[in-house]
Amino acid sequence: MGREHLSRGNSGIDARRAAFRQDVIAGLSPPQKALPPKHFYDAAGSRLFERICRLPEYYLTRAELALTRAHVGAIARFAGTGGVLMEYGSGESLKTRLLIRATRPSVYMPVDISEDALRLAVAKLGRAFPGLRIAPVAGDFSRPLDLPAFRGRDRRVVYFPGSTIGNLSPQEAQAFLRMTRGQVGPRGAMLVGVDLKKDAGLLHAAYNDARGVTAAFNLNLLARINRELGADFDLRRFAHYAFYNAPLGRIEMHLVSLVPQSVNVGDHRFGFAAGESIHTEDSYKYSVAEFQALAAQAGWRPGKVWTDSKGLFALHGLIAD
Ligand code: SAH
Ligand code: AVI
Repeated sequence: MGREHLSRGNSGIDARRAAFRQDVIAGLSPPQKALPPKHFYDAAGSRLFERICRLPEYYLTRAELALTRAHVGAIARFAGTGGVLMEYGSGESLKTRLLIRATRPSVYMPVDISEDALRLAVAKLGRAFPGLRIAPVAGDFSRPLDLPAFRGRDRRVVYFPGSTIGNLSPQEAQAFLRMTRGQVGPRGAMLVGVDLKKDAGLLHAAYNDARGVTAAFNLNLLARINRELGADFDLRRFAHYAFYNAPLGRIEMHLVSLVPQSVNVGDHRFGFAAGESIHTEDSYKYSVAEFQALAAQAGWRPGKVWTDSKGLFALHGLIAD
């Protein structure tokens, strides 16, 4: 019982730093510069994301919390009690508390790339649920992960809330869902939180908040590159830019160079024209039918769908059989 040692799912700190450097060099080299959004989440990035979740414009967290509270009994019946609960991109593990309380898992396995956020969340969770066995894994779920093996025939349920699946391309999301389908086995299930398609004005506000927290979150990626890779980005010379790309059904976030400039990342030098951007994140929005089709293509049977009273957000219950 209790908290287990945090295990590393992919690699140690040096290998992680090398992989980060490689992603940054590769991402800044092509004509459309782009960086993977998973690198937002160092300790500062995770803290900024937690502030985003509490912003009045960022409806996603509140809507998902509300729908989980409203339907927790039905969600627990769907997930079953006493099983292995795995969560990807667990962050603060906030909504998870409702699920843990209702399903009493035999073990909770949170997986997150942000080791500091994971440690903090696990410590808090351990205090809130003293009897709960927690087996945290710090690692990148977009690469092969080494997960602790659990003996026994407990049902496995994967929880992937927050619409983090929207930060993957539809092809990546499908590959991810296929991976989780393999992990849970024939009796398993999955709960996926997915942001719904909606009025572009609401979406725009959620990613362009008045306090500028989303802008700070986006710009922190450059600050992180400076801190960890010895780069010299001048954050005052880049601006946050987010818009809804309706044909592709996604919010795009970019960092736009305000002037012509060049930036050094270690031995590499990158030129920016004025107005040129680094594409830093996509956040796909799916109708219920679109997401069910994606899940079915990955080998899951769509079971239940719960939405909040305003129809902003959906929690999909998927069945492996
Ligand atoms: N589940 C929480 C947090 C969502 S934010 C919620 O619903 O509020 C996205 C989380 O996924 C962050 O904690 C981030 O560190 C983590 N994350 C993003 N990309 C990841 C990756 N490739 N591997 C593991 N964790 C990742
Ligand atoms: C974690 N993820 C689902 C967030 C989103 O809404 O795409 C990240 C985020 N980006 C800007 N604001 C929040």
